[in-house]
Amino acid sequence: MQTVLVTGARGQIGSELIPALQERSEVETVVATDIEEPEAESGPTEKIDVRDKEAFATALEEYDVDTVFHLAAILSAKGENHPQLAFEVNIEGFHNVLEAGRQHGLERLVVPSSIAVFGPETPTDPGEMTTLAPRTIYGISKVFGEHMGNYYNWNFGLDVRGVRLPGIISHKTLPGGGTTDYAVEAFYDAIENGEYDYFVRDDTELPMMYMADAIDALIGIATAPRDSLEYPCSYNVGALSFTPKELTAAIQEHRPDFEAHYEPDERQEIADSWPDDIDDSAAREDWGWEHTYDLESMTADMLEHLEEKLG
Ligand code: VAH
Repeated sequence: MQTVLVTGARGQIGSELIPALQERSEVETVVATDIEEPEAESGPTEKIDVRDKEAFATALEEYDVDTVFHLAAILSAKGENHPQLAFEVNIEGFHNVLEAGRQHGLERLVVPSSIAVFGPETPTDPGEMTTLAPRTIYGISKVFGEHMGNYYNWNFGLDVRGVRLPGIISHKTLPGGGTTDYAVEAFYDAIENGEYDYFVRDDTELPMMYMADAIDALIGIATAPRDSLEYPCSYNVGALSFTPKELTAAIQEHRPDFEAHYEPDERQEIADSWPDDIDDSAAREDWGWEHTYDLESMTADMLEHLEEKLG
């Protein structure tokens, strides 16, 4: 990884992946791209819409990119309100990235998948090879991404890799349009309002992960020896699973007056289609995945940073 291009640079993951990549000794340049021009933070920036294949291909050539982290996507909840947009960005956009990467001779393409690939028929505590019948266009696009990543590797030798990320929690950049956004919004509202209205039931358990661990997972899969990877595009990576009730209790350990209310909306159906927990033993065995943060340490770190950020 010498010259890296990141799509979705302004997003929840991109805004923290880029500085993590820039800290790595082997990385010389990180080109930050997004549909709106990213803030110039010690590296080149480009305004690129992944639906524009030519613009993306031109950036690969102009910067002689060897590695792409493709993060640009419409998330689950927003995708259900704008399915055509999600199809264009997540499916056609990813195909553009694959084709441009193939033609450019990209060394490595890292694209996160998601637990959204699972559906109601997926057995509990699923591994990598299981029933994938997602009920969202976002989940369908991630199944497409996993299979197309494998296809481009088998047929064109393009080294595509990915991990199925759970809901990601962070304090730097708000997520947008995700079903798991409640797990971030609750922290902001606990500080700013002292209360939060969750949009899912209090017993809705979902796999989650703190951003620092998600960054480790993405860089871990990106740098793992290829021949150690049995599921290069589809590894489950887990950290913790919790319900809104458990999150509320963890926040109340620090803010006893925090009040939670539960008013499920249409996102409850999406959350109910995903598993409570996942089996990530393959990632831990094949390439040494391990997480650091649990609910208590994540909650303490989130509140500490947000109290500083929100003043
Ligand atoms: C979403 N945060 O809610 C994303 C993620 C597993 C959930 O893919 O759509």
